[in-house]
Amino acid sequence: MNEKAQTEKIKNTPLPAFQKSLIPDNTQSDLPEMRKPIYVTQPALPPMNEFIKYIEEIWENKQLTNNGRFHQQLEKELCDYLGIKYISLFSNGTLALITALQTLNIAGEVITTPFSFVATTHSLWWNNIKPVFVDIEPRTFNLNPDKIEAAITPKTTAILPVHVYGNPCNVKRIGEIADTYGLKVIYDACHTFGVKINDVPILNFGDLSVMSFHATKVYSTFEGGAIVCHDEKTKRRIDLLKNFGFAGETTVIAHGINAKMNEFQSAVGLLQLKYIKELIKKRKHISDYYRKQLAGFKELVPDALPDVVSCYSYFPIIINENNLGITRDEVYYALKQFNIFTRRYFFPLISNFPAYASLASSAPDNLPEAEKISRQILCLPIYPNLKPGEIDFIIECLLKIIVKK
Ligand code: T4K
Repeated sequence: MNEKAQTEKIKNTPLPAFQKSLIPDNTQSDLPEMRKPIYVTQPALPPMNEFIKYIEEIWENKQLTNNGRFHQQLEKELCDYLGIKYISLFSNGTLALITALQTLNIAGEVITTPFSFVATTHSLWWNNIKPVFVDIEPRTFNLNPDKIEAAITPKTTAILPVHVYGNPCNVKRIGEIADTYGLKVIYDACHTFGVKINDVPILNFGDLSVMSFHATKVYSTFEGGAIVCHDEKTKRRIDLLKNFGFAGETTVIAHGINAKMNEFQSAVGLLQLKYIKELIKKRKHISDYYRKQLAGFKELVPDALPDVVSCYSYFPIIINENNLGITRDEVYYALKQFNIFTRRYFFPLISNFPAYASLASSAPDNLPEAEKISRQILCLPIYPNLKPGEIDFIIECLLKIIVKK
């Protein structure tokens, strides 16, 4: 059934009336609030009165962009917080991805995942690089290392995996493959902030990691991003590339672009950093609560990964029609009727977008796990200011939809 027909079918299916009695007592007073839309995410903004002080300073000293005071301070504070040596701030994650590929002179073919936000693959296209899609692992939703070697050709120069939902990729295996074949590794770390594996920051793996500080992310500078690297020389090259390729006032030595983070964004970032630990703690609390309440449903909530310090950026669930007797899209549309706007990150797969569907590696037969997961995945709302009553409401609605009564 196509999406339009499916929408119609669901629209015409009466939903069971929402039973007030199922809501725990302490949330009864929140009920009118619950009719307000609940989105998959909502930015957690720092107190405005604190931000005004930063704005006043910007107005006072007139340095608006181009490596200003706040920009420099934020790079330093992020390095300290994230446990990394070098970071270069960007105006957004997409330009950071494009520049990361330029930094290492990546060309030819790059192995990547179809299960991501489209910007991951677009960054290759903008560099005239051919994306080669490889299937994902069922547990982490990340590039499957077992499938990488078969996709390597003489034209392959790099691997571009994504730590999807902040789940660390199998960095050990990917690193070994890259070493064996002489490939570079650039991690799309746009869903991670402070994520660690075995106590090691995930950003320390690979040649480069790229972050996004978009409004929808755990840590946000409204729009923003960064490249993380491991030595000063590479940091200098990245800084040069994001500033038109200028080396000094009158010399351009590379084909750079304008991808700088401005002082306003940097100031938001400095302020956000003051609150980030508390914000991630609140996300953890919500994630734990969802897990507890949904524990009775087989395979609904993917297992938490061992040895990982998470940032709880998304809360994905798997709607397996064979287990639950209902499709993911039926659940998605039914929740919408309760004003709950979940997201199907990532559906369709990048390989199924018309812009990429004609590539040989986009064939669904080549990507069976990704094809399956993209039809089953649903990301529930998770953000620090999600109220307890709202979380209960989401759980109640979800259970009402998936439990045949
Ligand atoms: N790589 C990966 C793996 C990524 O996930 C992304 C971005 C990138 C690279 C590129 O990084 P950036 O260039 O974006 O820095 C959103 C974001 O726009 C996108 O940044 C993000 N990934 C992607 C996963 O999600 P949409 O189309 O779902 O966004 P939107 O506008 O529908 O927002 C979702 C919900 O968030 C809204 O329903 C309401 C809420 N929201 C959103 C915004 C923008 C707010 O409450 N306030 C806001 O300002 O793509």
